[in-house]
Amino acid sequence: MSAPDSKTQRNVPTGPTRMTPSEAFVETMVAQGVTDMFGIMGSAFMDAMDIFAPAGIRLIPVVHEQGAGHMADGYARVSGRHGVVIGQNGPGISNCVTAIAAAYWAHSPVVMITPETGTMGMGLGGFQEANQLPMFQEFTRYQGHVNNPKRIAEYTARCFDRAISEMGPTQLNIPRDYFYGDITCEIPQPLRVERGAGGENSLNAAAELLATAKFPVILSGGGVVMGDAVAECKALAERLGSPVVNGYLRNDSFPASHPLWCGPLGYQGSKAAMKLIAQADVVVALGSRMGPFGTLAQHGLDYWPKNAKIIQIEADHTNLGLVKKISVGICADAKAAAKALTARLAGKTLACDATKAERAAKIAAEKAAWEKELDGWTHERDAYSLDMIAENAKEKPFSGGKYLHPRQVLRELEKAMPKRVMVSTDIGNINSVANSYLRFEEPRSFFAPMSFGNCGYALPTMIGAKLAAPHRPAVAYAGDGAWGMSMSEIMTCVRHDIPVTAVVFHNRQWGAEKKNQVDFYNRRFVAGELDNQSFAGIAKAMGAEAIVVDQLEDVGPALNKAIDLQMNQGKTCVIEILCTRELGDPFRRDALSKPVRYLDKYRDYV
Ligand SMILES: Cc1ncc(C[n+]2csc(CCOP(=O)(O)OP(=O)(O)O)c2C)c(N)n1
Ligand SMILES: [Mg+2]
Repeated sequence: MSAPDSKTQRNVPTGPTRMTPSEAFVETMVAQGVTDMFGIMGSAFMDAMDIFAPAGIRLIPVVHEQGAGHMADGYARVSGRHGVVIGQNGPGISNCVTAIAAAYWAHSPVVMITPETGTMGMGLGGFQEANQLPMFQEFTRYQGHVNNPKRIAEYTARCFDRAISEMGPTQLNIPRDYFYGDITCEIPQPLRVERGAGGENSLNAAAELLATAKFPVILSGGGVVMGDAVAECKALAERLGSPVVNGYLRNDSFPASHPLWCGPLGYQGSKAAMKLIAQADVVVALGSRMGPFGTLAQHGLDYWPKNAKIIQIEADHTNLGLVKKISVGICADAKAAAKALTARLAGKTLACDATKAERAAKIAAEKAAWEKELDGWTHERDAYSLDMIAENAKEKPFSGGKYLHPRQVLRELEKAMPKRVMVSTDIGNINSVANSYLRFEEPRSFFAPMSFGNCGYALPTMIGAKLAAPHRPAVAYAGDGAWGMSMSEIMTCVRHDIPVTAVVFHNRQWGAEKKNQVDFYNRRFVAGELDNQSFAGIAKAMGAEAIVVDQLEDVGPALNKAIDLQMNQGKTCVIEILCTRELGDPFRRDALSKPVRYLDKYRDYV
């Protein structure tokens, strides 16, 4: 992971200058601070690619462009800088759609550079021709199409500026013939828009509401992570003595060691968080859109406080009041708004002041109860899981050891996590159960595919994160199904010295979806089995280290060893953990129903 070498020149020409469009494009990226890009080379942008290295830009070649998109997402999420992706027109670009969709829902400033069929061929059905703007229309905040080579710097700069100001992916579409030519242009300086604390009236209204709240609760969301607002969130929470719950998959939005931290809401979240927010009369949604999936009933608890007044603070005004009815909406930067609110409460007596000690005791008790429950919750107890546990206990896995209970494995991993760790999780049953066991002390530490929910996310995202933060330990979790989609990027780690640690939960099934067949389809399993691979063997063949774990006491030491390999020897290691087929609660109990069949031939399929 070398820095740009000293021969590179990062000085950008000032004033109108004669150059080629390729040079204008590259110089604009230099002006925007780009040092790394992800993608697979192609003739479409070779003229520009030829000068990436002397400009101080490293193009990391990946195995599949979806991986490049996720890497850019991880890179952006950990650094706050742009993640940049590029690929060959047509298939290289269409391969990125899923990853850009995930980045969209994570609000990552990813710039997707899409060289396109040349203008003189477009519409004739030539080689690798595709209309590339509609593909990303749903998942980008801005799409810039270079309609004249003379405007390439202008559009490039706008795409980079908007990815930051709009907090999401943008697309820069460049007809491939527009890299060539002779233009005179000026390289624009980056434009960064400062978001303030919000309108005076809405801040005053929020402070007044908070002053009357008896049981305020803060929901700390992605805006706190991205807006570097943890300290300000903490100050507001401490002033109020309020519990702080993390938004769904935003476990890094408040330090887990803080007495007011209660854990995440949403799928497989913290019962303590749910039970406490259920009592709220005022909720401060700080940097959260309160997305519908993230606030669904869980663990049989319909916890959302329907009568609570909500103060929502959102950098994107279109999210204000979108999902939940709000009393006060503040369009603001989370950090500035939290600071302004705390300042407004200074010196005031609040309705909740009198009960601060009582509420602190309640928070501590709920947290202790949840920890105790987690400690005792060593395996799933539904009928299917008990059957699987009994069956798996009679088998011997290929390693000769035994199949482990996922919850116990997750607890052991939690205990062994190194300081400053970054963790990415995939979509799957075990990865979701992990939500209860992933706690962080600092923001920009936890990466998940958020509402897009695509399998195959965790490994490539962590590779990008590791490139942006090489000094931090990097751990990706994936189920065996999701791993199959993404594991070839281990070759990227090995080829380009980007060491990460991957934990593969090998339960021999597409478990999360099978769970629906257990709950709704009378255990009629279709296409759910994943038997017989050795992921450790595959990892070794790709040049990585690998450890198979089939005893509970080996989980922590295996993680320690892999982290040591990563941090001290620069080696990627895959930990394959053999798990029982038991399954935790399903993702979408809300969205499925028992089958109804009218045709006689299907009458047994109910
Ligand atoms: C790209 C994609 N394809 C399919 C799905 C549907 N899906 C959600 S979870 C899941 C099963 C994941 O299996 P695995 O990775 O083995 O984890 P497990 O549930 O077994 O822990 C599938 C197929 C998805 N979310 N994303
Ligand atoms: Mg699985």
